[in-house]
Amino acid sequence: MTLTDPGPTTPTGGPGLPQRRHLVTALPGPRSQQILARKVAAVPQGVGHTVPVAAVAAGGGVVVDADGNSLIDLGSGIAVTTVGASHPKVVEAIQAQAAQFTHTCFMISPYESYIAVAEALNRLTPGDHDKKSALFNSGAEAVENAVKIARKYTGKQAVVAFDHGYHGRTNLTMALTAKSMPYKSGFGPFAPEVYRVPGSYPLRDALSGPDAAARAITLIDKQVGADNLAAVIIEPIQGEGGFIVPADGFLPAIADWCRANGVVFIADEVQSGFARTGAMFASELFGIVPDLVTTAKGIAAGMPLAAVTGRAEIMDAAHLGGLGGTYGGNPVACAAALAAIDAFENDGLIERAQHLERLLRGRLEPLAAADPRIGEVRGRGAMMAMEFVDPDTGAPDAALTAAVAKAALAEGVILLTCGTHGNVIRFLPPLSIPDDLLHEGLDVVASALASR
Ligand code: PLZ
Repeated sequence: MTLTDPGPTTPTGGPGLPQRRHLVTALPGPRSQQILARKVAAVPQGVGHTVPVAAVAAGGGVVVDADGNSLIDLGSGIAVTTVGASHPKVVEAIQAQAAQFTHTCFMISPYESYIAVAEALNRLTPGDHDKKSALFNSGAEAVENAVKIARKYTGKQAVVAFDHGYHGRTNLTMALTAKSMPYKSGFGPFAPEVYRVPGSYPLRDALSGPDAAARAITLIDKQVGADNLAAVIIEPIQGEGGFIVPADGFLPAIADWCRANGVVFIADEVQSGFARTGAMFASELFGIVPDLVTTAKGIAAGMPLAAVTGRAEIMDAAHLGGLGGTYGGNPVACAAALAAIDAFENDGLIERAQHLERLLRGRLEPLAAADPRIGEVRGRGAMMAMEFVDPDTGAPDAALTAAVAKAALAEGVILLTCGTHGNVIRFLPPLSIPDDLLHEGLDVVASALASR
């Protein structure tokens, strides 16, 4: 088979795809096997993949592979296709913009859609202060720029990140990311002036939010010092690190301390942003107003786009020409973002995420009550997780986690894991998934767990 021969079963993506779990081969099927053999030969092993099938279409709540297998999607390509893959409004906007112009470079000849995305971000992110936004290509690039801006504004250098934090794979963001394997191991030296402190992990530290914040602040104060500290960066709900929801009062205490000490508070909402958690931004759930917010993933339904949004006086600290990049705010990505943002705002997607939280809790909490291997069910909106532990010791159980994800996949359910210890199963369905399909996916997960 060649690239020009995608096979007779290639369906059209988007919500028009039949919304069903339907396996016609064992996974991976023969066509996927062929394509993945070419991957092994052509792509370095460092670029891994979780699901060993070659996708040809996606939409609603399914991903269809090259053999015609239809899998239930509980991952949204890591929280990206929140509005649904190939959402009709997004497809239409991309097609129209692509026909008009694909690129001029915003730093050469600006265009309105970039400005409209910035205006939308300035309006939608927490707080009613004056804001400005700059656009980039990836979450890591947004984080890099947030740190650049905070350093320029404060004239200081140090940055504090947290245990279990994830901020990307570029050099500075590797330094900010906590977990060594697979993200950092052997790739150093890392950027200097990055410090790490413990955050709030209620299942494991049993600290109140204020107590966890006091612990972190004491360490920051003693080991870094506010006089040297440009920024504190944190994911309001930690993503890759394990969908860790901080205890009440933790984030406000950290944000207050930053404000009182001339430190820029950066909320990394790359994974938690854009309706994912049942609020437009997770910061809202904790009553915090960050100085800077980084976004990506859900912002443009799969087109590469990212942003830094923040207080106008901080954002304007960078000198003329100090921020940018060839592709940042590409017009096709901006068109997709405007369509996705329209869907987030006008199609009831925040309420939909809240509904999916109720649905997920309604299924996962009874499982946890009956199974001591589930240490905790946690999360918000359509960003929920189960942490697996040894019932006797509480030790992380990565083997069980991997076995459940593997068994679910064999039954046609894409299920992602996460966590510093690899012992967390995360549920990140597209908000477009039909309820009955999500239930069916959860049935598969429940029986995968029961049989182990
Ligand atoms: N900040 C909070 O979740 C990306 C990483 C997948 P990029 N998370 C998925 C992987 O293994 O590479 C992420 C995030 C938070 C930053 C990032 C980085 O975003 O768009 O992957 O650069």
